[in-house]
Amino acid sequence: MKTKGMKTRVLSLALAVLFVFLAVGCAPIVTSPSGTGDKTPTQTDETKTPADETKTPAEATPAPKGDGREMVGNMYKTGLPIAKEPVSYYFMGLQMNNTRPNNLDETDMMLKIAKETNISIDWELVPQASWTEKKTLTIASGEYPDAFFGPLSLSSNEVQNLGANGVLVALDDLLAKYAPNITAIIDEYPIYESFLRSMDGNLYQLGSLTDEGFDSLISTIINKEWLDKLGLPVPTTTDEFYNTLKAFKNNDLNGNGQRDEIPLSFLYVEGSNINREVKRDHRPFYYAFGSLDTPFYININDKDEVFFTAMQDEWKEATKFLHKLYAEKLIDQEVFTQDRTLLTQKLRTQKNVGVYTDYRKDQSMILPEDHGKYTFVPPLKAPNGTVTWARAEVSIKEGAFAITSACENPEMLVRWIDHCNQEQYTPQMAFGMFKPAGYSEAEALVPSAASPGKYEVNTGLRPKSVDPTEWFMTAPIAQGCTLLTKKTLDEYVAEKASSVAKLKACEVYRPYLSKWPYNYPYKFSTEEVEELSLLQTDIASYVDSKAAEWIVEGGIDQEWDGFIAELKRLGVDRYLELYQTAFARVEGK
Ligand SMILES: [Ca+2]
Repeated sequence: MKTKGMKTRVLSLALAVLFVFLAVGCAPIVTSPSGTGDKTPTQTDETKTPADETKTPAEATPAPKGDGREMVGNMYKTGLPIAKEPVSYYFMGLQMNNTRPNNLDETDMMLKIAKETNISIDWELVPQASWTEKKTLTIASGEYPDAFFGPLSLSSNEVQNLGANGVLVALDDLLAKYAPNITAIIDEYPIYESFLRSMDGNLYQLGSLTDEGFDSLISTIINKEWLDKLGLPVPTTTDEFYNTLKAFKNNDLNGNGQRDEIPLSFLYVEGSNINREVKRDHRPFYYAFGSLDTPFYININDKDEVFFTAMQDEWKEATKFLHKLYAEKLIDQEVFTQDRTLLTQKLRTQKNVGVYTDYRKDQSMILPEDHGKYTFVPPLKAPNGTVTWARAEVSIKEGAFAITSACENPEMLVRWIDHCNQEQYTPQMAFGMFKPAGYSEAEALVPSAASPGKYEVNTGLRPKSVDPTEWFMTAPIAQGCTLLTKKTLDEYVAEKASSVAKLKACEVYRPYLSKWPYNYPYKFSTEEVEELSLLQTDIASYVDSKAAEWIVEGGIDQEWDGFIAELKRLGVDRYLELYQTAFARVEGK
């Protein structure tokens, strides 16, 4: 039965990847934008340079003086307001949270910014379900918005295509001239730039960045109460781990009179984005054999070599170990099919799980009353002596802000987005506007009683009568193009309980982290992305299902040579080469 469920998961994974490929592979039909006056369409001009793109008609003509500050057209080069005469721009983007009202222009923070800048924004935010279609039609029509706005509104590859076709405006010169706040943050986070910059050398987009100091994204969590009942310590090696699971299996540790204990549970495949976060899967048991496995089976070792995980001896040994556990029913027999809801139910209702994986222990799948009953398992020492854990990179969401050729004065929007990203504004944009103590009309940051001088999110003050989906936000929160650094966060925001819980998990693994993050921002060309998508779909699906088969039925030794041969047939050498090239490109090697 596992095979059927497994195939369904793998198929949906494959379809998700394929969908991305199709969306990306659909080349934009570029036509001259209408309604943009005498602006020269730049789409077909192959010889333009980034500098040409930033030279707008306004800059060519000396502007009239306003209040004494230097001006470019209707724009003051510094200070507030940004526009002398009020102006309005049309933004379009993916609505990040479908449950919140589409009312950014009514949030207190955006009203304040509109008043300060003399720039008002007309937002069209489109829910996830219809965003891709809306975006494709918009791009095909040539009737671009002035800017795309909101994390993941555009993929990096779309940015690359649209930038190369002249639909998006190159931002480097504009940022250097008009965005001191953003420029300073970009300088602080080199990875931000290497992730977002296009292959042609231009930066056509901004992403949102949140650095909460999380440097790993998964942890192994064990029932300490069960260990204490058995008089066992937290396991430190793979052998001890195996023996602990055996002891969990053979005792009625939840005391319900039934042998229903599940020694180890996890989610074999979680989510559809195989390139990003690992939170609740079985990877820690690969780390326990020295294999820094990933959902796309690529990682970088400490010698700076990009490698394919599922061809290593360590990977093979880990798979064998998981088979031993599965065969002895030490692993939840539903790991291939269950979702987070089912695992949460086991942890909260049946309370029959001994070990599980999650990105944090408290404020997560277990009940608050059980926080103290569980503890972390530090990285297990591998049979060969290795102790390692996969490092993770800060959260950067691409495609959060990109100005199009339809925009009359891109410098105006660059000053506007920089204003939104001044130090005191970034925590407010990300979590809610600063409000006085006791404020409970909408999501906001209120003074923290526990950390005087700092603010905390007032979610706890929401009146019981108000549904969370109807509780308005004071700021864009997840919808913004906000670059929030750890330094700013620490200065203004009292640590959220959820972040404290996450940081506790990170602390356990920090001494053992790999040199490179498993979610390294590899940079591919448009052609490479298309080739990679096809290879990745085949290769990741094949390894996912073979590994599942070996965990359940065993037989990896007998089938290993055939497996390697099939990987070669599927193009694993080329797949690896694409990642190696993309890594060398970012590292400038
Ligand atoms: Ca029991």
